[in-house]
Amino acid sequence: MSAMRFSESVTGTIQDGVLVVTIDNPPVNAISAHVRQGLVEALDHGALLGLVVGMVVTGAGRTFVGGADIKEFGKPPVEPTLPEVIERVESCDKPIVAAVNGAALGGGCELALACHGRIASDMASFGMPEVKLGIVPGAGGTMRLPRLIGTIAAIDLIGSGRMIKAAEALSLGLVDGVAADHLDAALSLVHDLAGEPLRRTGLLDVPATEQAAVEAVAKKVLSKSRGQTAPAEAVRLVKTAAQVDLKQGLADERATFLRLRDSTEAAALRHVFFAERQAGKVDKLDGIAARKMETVGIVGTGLMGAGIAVAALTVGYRVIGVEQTHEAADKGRERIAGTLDKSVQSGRLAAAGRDDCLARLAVTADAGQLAAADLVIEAVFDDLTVKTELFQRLDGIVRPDAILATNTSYLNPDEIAAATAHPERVVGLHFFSPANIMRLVEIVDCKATSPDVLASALAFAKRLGKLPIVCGVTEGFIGNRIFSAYRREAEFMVEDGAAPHEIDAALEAYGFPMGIFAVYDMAGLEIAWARRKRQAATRDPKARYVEIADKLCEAGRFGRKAGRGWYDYASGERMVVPEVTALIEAARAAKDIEPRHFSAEEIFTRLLKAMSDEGAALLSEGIATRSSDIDLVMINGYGFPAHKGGPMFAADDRA
Ligand code: T1G
Repeated sequence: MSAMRFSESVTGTIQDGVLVVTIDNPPVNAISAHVRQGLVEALDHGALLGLVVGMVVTGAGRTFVGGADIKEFGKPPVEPTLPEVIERVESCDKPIVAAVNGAALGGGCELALACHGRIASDMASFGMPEVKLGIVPGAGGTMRLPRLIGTIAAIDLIGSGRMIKAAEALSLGLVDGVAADHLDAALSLVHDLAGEPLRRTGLLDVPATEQAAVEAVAKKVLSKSRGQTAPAEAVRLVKTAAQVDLKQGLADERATFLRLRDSTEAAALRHVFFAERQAGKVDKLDGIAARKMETVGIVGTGLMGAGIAVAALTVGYRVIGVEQTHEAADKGRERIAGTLDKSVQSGRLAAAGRDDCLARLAVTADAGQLAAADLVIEAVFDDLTVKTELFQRLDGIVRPDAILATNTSYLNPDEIAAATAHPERVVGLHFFSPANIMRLVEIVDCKATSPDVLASALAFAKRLGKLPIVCGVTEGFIGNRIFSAYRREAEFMVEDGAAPHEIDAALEAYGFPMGIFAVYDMAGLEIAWARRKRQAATRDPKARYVEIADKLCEAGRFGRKAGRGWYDYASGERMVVPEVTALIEAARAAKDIEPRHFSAEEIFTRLLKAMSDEGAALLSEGIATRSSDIDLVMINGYGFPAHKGGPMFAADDRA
């Protein structure tokens, strides 16, 4: 029988006496209004339902349903709402089975929950990621999921927003089966259910659970949700599922969802969601193909080089690590193997994958082996002479079509590129340590970088699973330049009367995992000190300069590793100590500064302004393409809380 069309994105065919309804709303089968209307149309075809034993709902392509249509949020609701559709599915008098062909997320998972049975393909995944958007499930997820898999598992999934694969879904009881041919299995399940009393998820009782175990999983899940509202609300709702009747629970959930959907936290997280999907798009690269790359050379296998090597090995590249001596090469290989072991221990890499990675790794003192590399990344000491001499050597080793990438944090990649015979093949790849874990990579589009080299660098970063942000050449690129700006502002305030721990407290109250002075101590003060000494001769004598950090270094206070910096760390915890307070007071006195009090509000307002002003300068100079890129850099590289949207979003929101 030819396909029936219920709406622009929902079609049906009758197979083996079952009405198979397919949702086809690219790119992720989001439940837009026309999807909801099509599903109700399919259910309304009573005649058809009279002709068939039941229904199967499935998705076209590789996603089952990627959730409600986030792009519809904030627009006037269009009937039927998703809860109305869910209610129609669950109360249908014929069996409806979900054939979950791919990701069933948010509303997609809720749609599957409302069905009377669920069959997953091997490629299926499930998740309730609403809290990652600053909201809670809004179509029955908090009430139905605990009825199916129990309160503890439901708190874990809904409170964390994590995704699970088909096998875990089966073990939890979220699906009735996993089948390579999930559609056939779903058709069979419809026939098995036909004529039997239907298991309506919403009418099941929530399995009894030990309160202590519930509180333990709630505590664990919420420990990771610093300062956010949605996770706590989601956990509260799941807990109440066992205490209230379905109607009451659904009403509470819907009211909570609508309230949170209009919150600043939700707007910020939606901003981040769409920003991440814009990040890797560069207009000038439309139609430019990336080069095929399978072998990556990495010069320098210290902490950064080893991290980059593991990131590349994990996704299938061959890696050639190069060191200056055989001994250093052996140490580099050990470091990479050790990092791979940690990836296995943390579950980021399957045990079998470790040996496969090592089989694709060579670490050598023979730089000539880089002749086989498609891309060579330098991760050597951040010194201009060292890097330019290395690139000149590489010119005579690598193939003419090989790409050279510098991982420099502060040097000018244009100067490094100018040292080579082919500057057009040089690009910046600024990884953040540890490079195998941190998602952020700043891709520096140098003056001479050719478009296909830039496109290849972007493709490489995406294959590594990184969040690539393209930027122009400026000292510190996007992240470090903004970090320097708000570090300066923080030091101005210390010189004017604020204590470092007051500034750190203001940042941590806003949602940063660690205040700037604690971060400073963690990173170590000596590198910045060395850079300031190099720049002393060219510093603008009229510009305000705070000497406190220099005085700390002169006193041997180099940070956490030295046991003391802005704070003391003798007990392991950071301690405010009189020696630093006295040093700060002396610096103020030397400039006849009468210290004054700063409120937490004033502190954060000034720091946010310093970040957003520098961001605005980066945009006006053309270094950053879009303000949302700046937000992503500060969120993913410098601890800016995602649920505040980033400095540009937050500054707009306060304006
Ligand atoms: N709504 C609208 N657009 C979406 C979307 C969604 N739910 N999900 C993705 N897109 C767009 C995305 O912006 C991009 O657009 C394109 O699809 C490809 O996305 C009632 C209220 C499904 C795992 O949070 O996790 O349901 O850039 O690059 O890598 O309780 O998309 O091409 O223009 O990410 O293959 C809950 C969000 C919603 C899932 C696919 N659902 N999406 O990953 O593609 S709230 C989510 C994802 C909800 C209910 C509540 C991923 C994916 P463009 P992509 P991908």
